[in-house]
Amino acid sequence: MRFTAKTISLAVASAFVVFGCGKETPPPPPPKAEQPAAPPAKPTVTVKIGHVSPLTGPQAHLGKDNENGARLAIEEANAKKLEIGGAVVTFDLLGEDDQADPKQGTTVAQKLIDAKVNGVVGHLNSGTTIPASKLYHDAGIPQISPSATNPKYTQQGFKTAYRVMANDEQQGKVLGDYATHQLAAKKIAIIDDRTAYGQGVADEFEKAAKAGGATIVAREFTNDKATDFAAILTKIKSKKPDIVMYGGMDAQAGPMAQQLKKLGIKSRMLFADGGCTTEFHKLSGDAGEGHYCSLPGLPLDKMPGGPAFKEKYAKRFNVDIQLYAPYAYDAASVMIDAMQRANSVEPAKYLEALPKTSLDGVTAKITFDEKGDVKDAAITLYQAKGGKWEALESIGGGAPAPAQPAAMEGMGGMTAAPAAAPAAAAPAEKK
Ligand code: ABU
Repeated sequence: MRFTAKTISLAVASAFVVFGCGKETPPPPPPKAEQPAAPPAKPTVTVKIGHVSPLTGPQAHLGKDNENGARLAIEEANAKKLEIGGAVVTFDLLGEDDQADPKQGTTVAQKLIDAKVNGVVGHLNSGTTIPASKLYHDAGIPQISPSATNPKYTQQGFKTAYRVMANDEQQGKVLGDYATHQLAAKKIAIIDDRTAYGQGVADEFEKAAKAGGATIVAREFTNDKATDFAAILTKIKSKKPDIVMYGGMDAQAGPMAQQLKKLGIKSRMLFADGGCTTEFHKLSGDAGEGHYCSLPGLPLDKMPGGPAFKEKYAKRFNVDIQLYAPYAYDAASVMIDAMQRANSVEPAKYLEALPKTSLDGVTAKITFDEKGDVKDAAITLYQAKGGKWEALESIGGGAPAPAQPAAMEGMGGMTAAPAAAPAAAAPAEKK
C-alpha cells in the first residue's frame, strides 16, 4: 500500500474518534445502591483563651506552673468535646510572657485583644494584672486572675475582672494578726519589693501589726530583681526587730533569709504567698528554717480536689506543682463553665453568667462577691520545718479543724500540722 497524505490524515482522524485524544472513554458507572443520608456534621468552633504570666526571669517557675494549670483545664474540656451554642468547641490556649513587668503586661494584653481572644486567664502578678485589666475591660474581654492578690484589681469597678484567691487585705491582716497575737512581736521591720503586690501586702500587714500593738521600727524596700540585701539588713539589724516581714517573691525571700542568717540577725521572717514556695527552700537552704509564710487557700491536701489534681498534674507535666497551678486550673474552669451556662462563647454573653458562678473547683467552691473577688476564701499559715512548709492553721473558707501532720509534696512541700495556737483573727470583711 502506498501512503499518501490523504490516507495518513484519514488514519489520524479515525484514531481521535476511537481513543479521544489518547484517553479511552470510560464505561458508564454501575447504578449506585441507595445509601441512607449521613447526618450533617456538627459545626465546630475554636475559642481562644489567653494566658499571661512571667515565663522568663526570676518568676518563670511560677509562670510556667500557672500556664500548666490553665492548660490542664483546657485539655480536659477539649477531651469532653463540649457543645456550646450548637457547635463543638475546641479551646486553644494562647500563652504570653509578660516577664512580671507592668509595661510588658499591657503590650501582651493588647496582643491578645488583637488576636480576638474570648477570655484571659491571668496575669500572675498584681503589677501586670492591674494595668492590663483596663485594656481587657475596654475591649469587653473577661479576665480571671489565679494569683494577683492586690485588692485594687477588683476595686476598679471593672465588670470584666475576677480572681479566684483571697486578696491582700485579707492576707496582710491575717499575717499582721499572727505576728502580734501568736508570735507576740512588739518590734517589726518591714521590707517590700515596690511591686503592686509586695508593697500592697506590706501596707496591709503594717496596718494590722500596728492595730495589734506593734511598733514598725524600719520600713525598707528593694526590687523584684535584687539579690543583695546586705545594706538593708545591716540597717535593720541595729533596730533589733522581733520579726522581719518581707512583701515580695521567693526569688528575693530565699537569698534574704540566707543573708539575714549570715549577718547574725535572729529575727524570724514572715512572708505572704510570693515567698511561700518550694523554691524558697532551695534558695535559702538551712537559713530558711523557722520562718513563716501565708498562702490564700487551704493546703493542697485539704483542698476539695487537691490530691486528685496533684496526681493528674504530675502525670501530665512530669513535675510537681509550684504554687498557683490549682488556681489557674480553677480560673480556666470558671471561664469555661460560664460559657456553658450562657450557651455562648461570646465575651458579652458569658460575662453575664460569671457573677452567678457556683463551681466545685479544685481549690474550693467558687462563688464571687459583687466586686469579682472569691467569697469566703481561706488563708493558711505555714512554718518552714525540715525544708518544707508545714501548715499551722487555716482561717476562713470553711477550713476544717487543724489536722495532724501529714506529708504533702508540691505547693512548697507543705505538710499539714496542728495549730500552734488558736486562730488569730477572721479575714477582713469584704466591702
Ligand atoms: N500574690 C502574690 C504574687 C502575685 C501578685 O499578686 O503579684
